Amino acid sequence: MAGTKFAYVKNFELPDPLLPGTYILLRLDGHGFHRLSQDHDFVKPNDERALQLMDHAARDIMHEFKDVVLAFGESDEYSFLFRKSTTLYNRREAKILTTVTSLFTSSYVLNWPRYFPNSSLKYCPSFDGRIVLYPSEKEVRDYFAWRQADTHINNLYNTTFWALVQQGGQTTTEAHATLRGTVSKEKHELLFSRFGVNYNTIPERYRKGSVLVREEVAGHEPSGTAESAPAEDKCATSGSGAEASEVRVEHTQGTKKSKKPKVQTHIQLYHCDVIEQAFWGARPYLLE
Ligand SMILES: Nc1nc2c(ncn2[C@@H]2O[C@H](COP(=O)(O)OP(=O)(O)OP(=O)(O)O)[C@@H](O)[C@H]2O)c(=O)[nH]1
Ligand SMILES: [Mg+2]
Repeated sequence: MAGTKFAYVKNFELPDPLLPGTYILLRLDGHGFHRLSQDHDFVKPNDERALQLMDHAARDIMHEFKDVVLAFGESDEYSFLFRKSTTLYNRREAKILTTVTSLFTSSYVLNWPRYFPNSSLKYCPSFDGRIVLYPSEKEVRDYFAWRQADTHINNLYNTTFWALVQQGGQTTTEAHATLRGTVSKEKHELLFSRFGVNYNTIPERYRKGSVLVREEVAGHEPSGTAESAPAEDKCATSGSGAEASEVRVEHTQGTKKSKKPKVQTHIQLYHCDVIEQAFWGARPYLLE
C-alpha cells in the first residue's frame, strides 16, 4: 500500500501523544444508563448485580492493562489510573481511550448473563470515555476523593428519595420536594426517624463505591482464592483481606536494564475510604 498515489492521506493522521511525566486518568461512563437501568429493571437505588458487573469489567481492564494500578467505580462509571511512567501504546491518546473503552464494553456485554441470568440485554450498551492528565499526586488523590464524595452524596440522596417513594408512599415529585434544600444531617435523620434506617449500616459498596487496587504482594503469594469480606480497616493495609472472587497473581518483570526485581501483584476489590491518608500511605507505589 505504502507506495501508491493514495498513501499521502496517511499524512492527515495526526499524532496525539499524552504529555509524558503526567498521570493518565481515564473515566468511562455508561451512555443513557438511566434508560438502560429502567429497561432492565435495575433495583432502586442500588442494584448489586449491576455494580458487580461493572466491577467485573473493570477487573478485566486491569488484567489486560498492567499499568492500570487503581480503579474506582460507582453507578455507571469507572475511573482508571495508569502508573505515571506508563508507555502504553506510546501514550497515544486515541489508542488508549478506544481500546480500554471497547474492552470494558465488550466485557460488560459478555458477562451480563452471569449477573442477570433471568434478563437478557435488550439492546447494545455503550460507554463514553475521556482521559484527563494530572500533573501531581495532589490532583490524583483529590480526583479520587471527588468521585468518592460524589458517590456518598448521590447515594444518600437516592437512598432517602427511594425510601420516601417506596416505603413512604410519596410520588417522585413529592419526594424531590421533601428533599429540596435538605442537608446531609437532615437526610440521615429523616431516614432514621421515618424508616428506621441507620445510613451507616447500608453496605459499604453503596456508600463508598468500588476500589480496585493492584496490590504489591510483600514477600509471599496470596493463597489462591480470597473470599474474606472487605473491611474498612483492612484497606489501610496494603495487600490484606479483600472481596475477591478471583485472585490472579501477576508478575511484573523488571527490565534487564533497570535490574528491578520481579514484583508480584494481584488485584483486590475494596469498598473503603480513599479520601484519607491511610489508603495512600499504605500504598506509596500507586503514585510512584
Ligand atoms: N436503579 C438503578 N439505576 C442505576 C444504578 N446505577 C446506575 N443507574 C442509573 O444510571 C444513571 C447514571 O447517571 P448518568 O450517567 O448521569 O445518566 P445517563 O442516563 O447514563 O446519562 P449519560 O451518562 O449522560 O448518557 C443513574 O441516574 C441511574 O438512573 C443502579 O444500581 N440502580
Ligand atoms: Mg451515564
